[in-house]
Amino acid sequence: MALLSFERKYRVRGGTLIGGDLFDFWVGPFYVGFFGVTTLFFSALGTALIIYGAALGDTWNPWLITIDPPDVSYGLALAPLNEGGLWQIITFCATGAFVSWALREVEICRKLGIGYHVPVAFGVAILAYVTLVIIRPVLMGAWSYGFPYGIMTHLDWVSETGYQYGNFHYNPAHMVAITFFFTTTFALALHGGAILSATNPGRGEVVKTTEHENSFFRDIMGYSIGMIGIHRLGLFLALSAGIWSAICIVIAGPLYEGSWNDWWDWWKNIPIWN
Ligand code: 07D
Ligand code: 07D
Repeated sequence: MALLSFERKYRVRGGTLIGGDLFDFWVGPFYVGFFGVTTLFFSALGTALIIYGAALGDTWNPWLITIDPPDVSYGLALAPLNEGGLWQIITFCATGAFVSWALREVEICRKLGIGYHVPVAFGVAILAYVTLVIIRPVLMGAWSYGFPYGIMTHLDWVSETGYQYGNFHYNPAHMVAITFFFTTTFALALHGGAILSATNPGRGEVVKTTEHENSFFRDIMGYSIGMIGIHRLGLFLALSAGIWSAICIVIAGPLYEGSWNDWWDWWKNIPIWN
């Protein structure tokens, strides 16, 4: 059965969050939906404003183009377009586009009768972004604390913000986030390897299944997490990485202003050492 006619069986009306059957149709392989339209609106407007901002700047080099947030003197007020106002509208459009995309995922999950795991996962990425450009700037009292929209300049921001608090490596939540990122890569390498070893054998050999993967891990370390378990673990590790990232940046400034290197002095000051 051709892919499209097979999919047609699952393309059911309904399950929308808003507007009933408004935009409840497909264009070729794409579900449209109310939130497909809002995604398109926000991303088209945001991209057009980035191009407009680039035209106001002094370079067309894609690596150097940058749309900067307003100066700290504007606080949480709206700034003129060419002094950070563009950054503010682009932030609004980006957040609108990301949230619309997540809600479009929710509608598709509802149609298919599957869980909301994918939109929840994307929601964590959105949370990290919103923490960087909305939650932390609001807690700090100025939009200037958001990161600039430029390929190289957003790296400058990470570096400057990192060294503003001593050395960011000493931020304990940054440590936890990094450990989760590393563990996620480790787990994905093991999982990708295990699946390929069983399902992609050499030419002429029989394709093996889950039982072989389970036996491999039981033989090597006495335990196999199993088919559902490995995906639960993967999702947990990856989402924890994003959540601890959001935590590590939201505490730097709003909760703790000093150097992260000095933060560890509490350890040296524990009475037991005296
Ligand atoms: C592989 C999925 C595909 C996505 C891709 C990104 C754009 C931006 C920009 C026209 C894994 C598409 C890129 C649409 C075009 C303009 C102005 C995801 C995959 C291929 N960063 N960052 C990159 C973003 C932040 C940091 C690359 C976005 C924070 C460091 C790319 C955001 C901090 C390094 C990029 C964001 C930070 C990068 C590759 C939003 C902490 C690198 C990204 C919306 C999180 C690396 C030159 C990638 C690099 C890199 C995009 C936020 C740190 C340009 C969209 C402020 C240290 N970032 N980033 O593969 O080479 O992601 O930079 O929050 O070293 Mg970044
Ligand atoms: C924010 C991206 C969201 C993306 C969205 C989707 C599109 C569409 C379209 C492709 C969060 C966008 C989609 C645009 C694309 C198409 C068609 C993801 C986001 C919504 N650090 N550090 C982190 C490490 C140092 C510093 C996080 C390592 C230094 C600061 C992670 C090292 C100093 C901040 C991390 C290291 C420093 C961070 C990033 C090593 C600099 C943050 C991951 C080995 C001198 C940031 C929430 C993340 C953060 C962050 C890792 C070093 C500073 C844990 C491994 C010592 C200021 N660092 N770091 O958050 O927590 O992803 O952000 O040295 O703000 Mg760090």
